[in-house]
Amino acid sequence: MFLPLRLRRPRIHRFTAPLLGLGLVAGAVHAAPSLMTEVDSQAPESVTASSEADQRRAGFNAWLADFRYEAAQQGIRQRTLDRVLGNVSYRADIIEHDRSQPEFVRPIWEYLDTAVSSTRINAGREKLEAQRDTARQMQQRYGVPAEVIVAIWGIESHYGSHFGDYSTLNALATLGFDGRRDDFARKELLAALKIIQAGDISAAGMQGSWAGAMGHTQFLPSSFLAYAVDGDGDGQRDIWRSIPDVMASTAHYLAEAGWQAGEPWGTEVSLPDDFDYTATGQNSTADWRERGVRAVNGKLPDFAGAKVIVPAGAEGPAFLTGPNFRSILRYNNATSYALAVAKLSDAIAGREGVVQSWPREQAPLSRDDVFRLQQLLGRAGYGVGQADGIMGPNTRKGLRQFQRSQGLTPDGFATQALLERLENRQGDAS
Ligand SMILES: [Ca+2]
Repeated sequence: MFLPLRLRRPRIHRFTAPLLGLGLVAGAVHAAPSLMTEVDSQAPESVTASSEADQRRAGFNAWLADFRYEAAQQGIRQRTLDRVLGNVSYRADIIEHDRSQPEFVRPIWEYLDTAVSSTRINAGREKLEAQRDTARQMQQRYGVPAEVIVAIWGIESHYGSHFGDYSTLNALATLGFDGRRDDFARKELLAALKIIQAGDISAAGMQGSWAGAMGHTQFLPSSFLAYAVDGDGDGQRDIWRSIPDVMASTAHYLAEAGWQAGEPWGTEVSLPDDFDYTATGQNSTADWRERGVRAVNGKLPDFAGAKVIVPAGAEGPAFLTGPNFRSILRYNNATSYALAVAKLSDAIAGREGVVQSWPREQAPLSRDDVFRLQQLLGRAGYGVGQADGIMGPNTRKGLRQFQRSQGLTPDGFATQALLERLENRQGDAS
C-alpha cells in the first residue's frame, strides 16, 4: 500500500531532483573530506563553509517537502503541516551526538553509582512525599507501586529536571534527513505530528532529548501515542507539565508491559559453588531453590517464571528476577537500566541496597576490545555472528562456551583476562 503512494509523487520529485543534483546535497554531509579539500584549494574558507551550509539547507528542505507529502497521505492536515513544519530546522549538534559513541562500555557498578546515588534516593523520597496522593492513586489504578513509578521518573529525567531542551520536531527531522536510522526518525516524526494535531501539546512545548525522547517520561512519540494517559482529567496528555499525567503514563506503560500487581521485581540471591551458569532461561522459584539459590535476606519471592542474572559475572552479585523486572526491561532493554530502577525503588521505599560487592577491580573493555573478543571467539569456533563491538546475548553465549572449554566458570562476563587468554590461544594456533 505504501509503494503505490510513493510512485504517485511526480510533483515532489520534479521539485527535489534539481536540488539533490546540485551537489548531492543529502550525501554531502556524510561524504567526502576529499571533496572539501578540493574545494578548499580554490575558494576562501568562509565561502566554502557558507555554500556547504546552503547546500545542506536545500537538502534538508527537500527532505522536509518529501516528508510533508507522506505526512499528508497519512492524515496530517494541511493546516498542521503549515504551522509545524514551517518552523522546523536542521541542528548540526544533533548529528554530532548521533555519530559519537563512547569508547568504553561503562561497567554496571559505575552506572548504578550514578543512577542510584544518595542524591537521587533522597530526591526520590522527597518527590514521593510531595506527590504521595497522586502516586498512590496511580498505584491503585495500575497496580504499579508508587516507589517504582517515582524511580522511573528519577532515572529517566531526574524527576523532570533534566528531560532535555531540544525541540523534538527539530531532533527527529534532523535525524530523519541525516541520521543513522532515517526510517525510525521519519516514523517518530509522523507520530509527533499526530500528537500535536490531537492537541496534547504545542509544537513549541514538545521538548526532550536530542534523540527524540520527550518530557519527564522520555517517551518516543510512538510510545506516547500507545501509552500516554491523561492522569489529571483535563483532556490533554501532558508529560511535560502535569505530574499526574507523567505518573499515570509511566504506570500505564508498565501495566501494559505485563506488570503483576503485588509482586516484587525480584531479589538479590546467593548461588552455590556448583551453580550452572549456563542455565539462563526461566524457571519457577521452586526449581531455583532446588538448585541451591537462596535469598541474601529474607525468603525467595514466589515466581512461576524467573531468571537468575549475574550482570558482572560469578564474582559479582546475583539476582532472581521475575515478570516485573521484564516489564521494566520493556521500558528500556538494558539489564543495568532495569536493575537501577529496581534498586532505586527499593531505596526510596527504605529497603536495602545491593549487599554483595561488585568486582570493581576489573578494568572495563573498550568497544575495540569487545570487537576483538568477538573476532577471536569466531575464529576459535564459538561463532557470535557479525562482530559489532557490543556485548549482546550471542557474544555472551559464545564466551560461555569458550570459558567452559577452558575449565573456567562459564558466566559470560567479558574481562581483559579472558581477552588475553583468547589472544594467546590465537598465538599458539598460528
Ligand atoms: Ca492531563
